[in-house]
Formats: sequence, structure tokens, C-alpha cells
Amino acid sequence: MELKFPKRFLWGAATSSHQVEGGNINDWSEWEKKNAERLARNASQKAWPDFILKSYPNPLQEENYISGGACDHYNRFNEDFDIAKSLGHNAHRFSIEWSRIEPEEGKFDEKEIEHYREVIKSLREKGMEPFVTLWHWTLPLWIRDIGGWKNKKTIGYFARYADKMAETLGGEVKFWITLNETNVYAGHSYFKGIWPPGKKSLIKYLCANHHLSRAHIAVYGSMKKMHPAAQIGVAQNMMHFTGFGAGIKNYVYNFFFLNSIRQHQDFIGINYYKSDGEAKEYSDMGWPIDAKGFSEVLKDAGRYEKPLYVLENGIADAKDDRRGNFIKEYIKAMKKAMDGGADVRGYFYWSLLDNFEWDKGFWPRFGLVEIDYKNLERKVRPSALEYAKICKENKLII
Ligand code: IFM
Repeated sequence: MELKFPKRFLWGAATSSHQVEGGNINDWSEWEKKNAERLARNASQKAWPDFILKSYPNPLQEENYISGGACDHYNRFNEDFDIAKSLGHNAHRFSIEWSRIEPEEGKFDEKEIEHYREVIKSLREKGMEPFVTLWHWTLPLWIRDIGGWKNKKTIGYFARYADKMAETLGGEVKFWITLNETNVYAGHSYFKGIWPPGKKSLIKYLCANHHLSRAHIAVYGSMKKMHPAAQIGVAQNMMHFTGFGAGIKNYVYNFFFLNSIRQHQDFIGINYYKSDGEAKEYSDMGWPIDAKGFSEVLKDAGRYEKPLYVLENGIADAKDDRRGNFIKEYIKAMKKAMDGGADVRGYFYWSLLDNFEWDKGFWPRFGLVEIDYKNLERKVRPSALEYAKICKENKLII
């Protein structure tokens, strides 16, 4: 059977600056230096499969937890986009690193702006529509020093940085994602207190959420004035909840933030990985592989009556023995939602490259393209070719 997608459907992959670029100096890079030894020690208390311990770097090594040079995508973006193009992608999502653009308060680095102009140009030349994220979790050190998102002033500083990006790059970008997964960020950073700044506090958690929502609204208004045709949204991490309390969890986790910015978004960006239920198979990170909930979540997001973009969906699978099927099953579920009325217009696999998975470090392998961290060699995984067939033919054969 053939599942055909609409003309002009966007197919691609996503990355974020801190996870792939290398050489970033921000709140995360500082936190990594302080926490690598502890994270490696904690990891030694767990049982790990052999194939993960044999990989480099592995969870027991301190260097696993230091983003350092990452994939050197900052210097190799052209080569990486050539690979994406060869895989049939017609769109690509990446993020701008605020700490590069504004390393000191109010001092914008024109060279770095030029760098991202080149990134956008390279994508356009290769026929890929850029989806640009303005904030994917990392903060310049001077923002960290004033308390990050728990400080109200960060709203104004973020809006000024976003204005600068709209002024300088706005002519070349149609799709903007202001904020990535505010629910995951605030949850880890303030509710659980396990990510920078590592401050567990309900008050700070609520403040951060509130400031993030106000920041989005401010940026939306000012960008729209500058570029009325721009399409602006956020990337919301969504899960499918089952069992006791599913309704309330669905509301709090999936829709609370989106409702708070309801009138200020042109599309709904969805990052979907998992449901909270059991499954027959799991990813290397222990996340259940079960596409059923994906259709439900997409249909549910239809409540906003806006176009939907799947801005992330992927699996950590170092052996690449589940990724091909994962992609097909999730795309099949997406198509089911579309047939049921969900207006999905694009799908971005997470991620184009293996990358730095935050406090887990480098060992989880999400990439369509494998990175050998000893020499930074790129190798296209077999599953990437399975996905490429779907992208090139704009259909899934099952
Ligand atoms: O790597 C992350 C990404 O930064 C945000 N969404 C989830 C991915 C996998 O955990």
C-alpha cells in the first residue's frame, strides 16, 4: 500500500546549536565542566550493554559529558547539508546560538550573524527550507549571571536579541521557532533541578514558565510587525498519556504552555518521542517505541486550527536496528492523523547527526548520520536511506 503525502510536504531533519556546533561558551558548557565527573561516577552505578560501553565516548568516561568540539558542525555545515540534500530533504531545522550572537550584554557579534547568514544561504542553495530556532536551551553567561529565565529582565533581553535576528536575517527566513520545549526545559532545570542552573524550586519553575511565555508573545508581536509574512511558533514537547490522570497530564504537559500563547502563533510545532505506557521495544535510552499515541496527539493538536509541523521525532539507536522501522511506523501514524483531519505540513527527524544529548552526553545515538567522535568522520546509516526514499518519493510504501 502507498501512503501519499500532499505536494510541497516538508521532509527534513533537525539539530540544535549546542548539540552539534562545538566550541560554544554558555551556561551549559560551564555546567558540564563542573558536573562531568559526577555524571560519569553516577553512570558507573548502572548496568550498561556491551555495545554502549564499547562506543566512544561511553557513559563511564568524563569526556562523554563535555560538549567540547561536538560534531564541529559550526565549520562543517556545508558538508552536512550536502548529506541532507543527498538524502532528499527539502527542509532543515537548526538553532542560532544566542551566546555567540551576543556574548556580552548589548554587544552583537557581526561575524557570528554573518555565519548564520551563510548557514541559511547554504540551505537555500541546496533547496532546503530553513526552520530557525532562536532558543534551544542554552544561555549566554551574562544571562545566566542574572538568573536566566527566572529573572523577568530576560524577557526584554531575549526580545532584543530576537529583534536583531529578525532585522538581520528576517528577509531570508520564513519559519521561526522562538523557543524549544519550554516544558522539558523548565521541568529539568527548575522542577527537578537536574539541569543548569540546578535550582529546584516550584516558585522558580512557575516564574521561568511565565517569563518564557511572555518572551514568546513579545517576540511574536515585534517580528510580525517587521515581517508580516513570517510564520512563527514554538516547538512543544508532547507525550501521549494513558491510564489514571491522563486527562490532567495531557492538559498540563501538552497544552498549558500552548494555551498561554494561543493567539500568538502561526503554526503548532510538535516534538514527539513517546507515550507514558509500556511497549514491546525500547530505544537505547529506555524510551518506549510505540507510534500509536502519535496520531492521537496530532489529532488533539488540531484544536488550535493551525498548521502543524512535527519539528522533532527520533530514536537513540546506536546499532541502527530499530530506526528504519521507527521512522516508518511514526510516519504511518502521522498519515493516519492527517487522514483524520490533522493539517500536518512537515516532518523533521531528530536528528540529522549524532550529537550531544545534554546531561546524558554523547553516548545516545540519534543521528541519521553516525559521527565517529575520534576523527569526526560522517557515515550515513542504513535507516537514513530508508527515510530518504520516503522524502524523495513523497510517499511511504508499506
Ligand atoms: O536532544 C533533544 C533535543 O534537544 C530536544 N528534544 C528532545 C531531543 C532528544 O532528547
